[in-house]
Amino acid sequence: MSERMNSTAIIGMGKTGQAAARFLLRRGIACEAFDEAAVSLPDDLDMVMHTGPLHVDRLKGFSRLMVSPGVNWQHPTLAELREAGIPMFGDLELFGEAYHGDLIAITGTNGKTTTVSLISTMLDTLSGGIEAGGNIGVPMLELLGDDAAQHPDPRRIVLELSSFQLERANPIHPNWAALLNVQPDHADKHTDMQAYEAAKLRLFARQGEGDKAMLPVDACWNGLADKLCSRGVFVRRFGVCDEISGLDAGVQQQTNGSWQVFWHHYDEVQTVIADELPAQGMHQHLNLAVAAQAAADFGVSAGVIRQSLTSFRGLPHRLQSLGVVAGREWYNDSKATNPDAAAAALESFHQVIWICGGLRKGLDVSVIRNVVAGHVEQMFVIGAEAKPFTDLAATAGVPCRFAKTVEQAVKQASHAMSGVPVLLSPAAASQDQFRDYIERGNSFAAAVAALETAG
Ligand code: UMA
Repeated sequence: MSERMNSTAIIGMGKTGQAAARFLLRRGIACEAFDEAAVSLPDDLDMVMHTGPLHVDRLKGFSRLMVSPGVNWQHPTLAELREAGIPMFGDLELFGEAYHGDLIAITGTNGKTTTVSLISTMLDTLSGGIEAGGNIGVPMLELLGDDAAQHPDPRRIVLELSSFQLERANPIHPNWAALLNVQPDHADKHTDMQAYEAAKLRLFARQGEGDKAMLPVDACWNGLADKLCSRGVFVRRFGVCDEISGLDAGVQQQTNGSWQVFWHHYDEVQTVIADELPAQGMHQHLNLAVAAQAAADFGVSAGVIRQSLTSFRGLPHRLQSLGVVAGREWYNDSKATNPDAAAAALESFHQVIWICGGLRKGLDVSVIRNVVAGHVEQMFVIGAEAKPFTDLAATAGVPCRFAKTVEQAVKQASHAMSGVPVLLSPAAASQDQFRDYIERGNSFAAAVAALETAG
């Protein structure tokens, strides 16, 4: 046991745990691996692996714990060890200590991956390029070099940060940080909405003179904006508006009713007509505007930004058009794993047939009743927690059927009388029926494609 006094226990050996192990071992720091599932380590990781339930007695001999974001921070064993004074943290803590280049960091409930992907594409055109990681799928510690001259750290990094990554690390210091939105999500993992929001706001805790922060224009963020300004942070605001003045970036409705995405290049306003953008939906356009502003602030030319926006087709599983099949349009928005994300997608249509359902993560789906009443012609519910969704249909006055699986929902939707588009935007997590939202979206796309063959 005494040998472990200088050793780190890595809790959760998914992507993040494995990257943390490589990071620590490369630096000569002793560590052992823990996972409650019967996972095995890849061949390159030569270390002790413990599987099965986490035990306080086994873990309290370690000098510190690195807890992966996929492991609940409120896990009873971790709570007990914290109480006993055992230091614990996540991969962002190690990243913050090790990385000293330019750092852009994006958080928010919805839209993070789209924003980070675009920022990465645009800043990659600069000398020195950029690397992207974090919640986007590439563990952030994998981006770092190994202190040797042959493998230096990247000059710039853009991180997508979840509340789970932010809550378990001392605040990092991004030069450019954006909060896209805070909407109800992960109610099963955070004590309450305040704790969820507080985790997200840790993003700005160490910003000061010379840094830039991007916040939504909503009045609820004015207090934070004032606080950051008083510390010398240059605060930008974004949102939807009729008049550009006062906003740095966003989506503006012109007097002729059309919309344009805008951002600032120094003092000059730059615009792109929304209809010229392949990625559709107001929520996506706001993400584009934030990404454009980040790129402009790092010196990417207005021409490159415009070209990137007008060629960006959006990411798979995010309001992704599958084209016209069996006489109607189909859209895959499987990434919408909470009610607000689904509401944003529904609002992009005049009327739509909506496929929804899955694991609610403790969230209240009735909050989007008005959007459902206004935009949904018919609902097909899938997944393990159907009742809240069928109740939602009843209160919104929308005809609804329980279809159980994505395949059945697609078949039934294809027989609907009207020709309106069909949207899979579940408002729920996928793990009741699928490995993740990607597998769910792929199943939907396959079921849609099968209609063509069947027809
Ligand atoms: N485990 C336990 N005990 C537990 C829970 C989990 O031992 O109580 C183990 C599991 O068996 C598993 C490991 O811990 O082996 C966790 O592995 P994982 O691959 O699920 O998770 P991480 O490596 O921790 O992956 C994380 C992010 N996953 C989550 O936050 C849930 C990934 O975000 C991220 O891309 C990856 O690190 C790289 O940074 C995904 C995600 O779903 C996309 N994020 C959530 C979201 O976007 O809503 C926040």
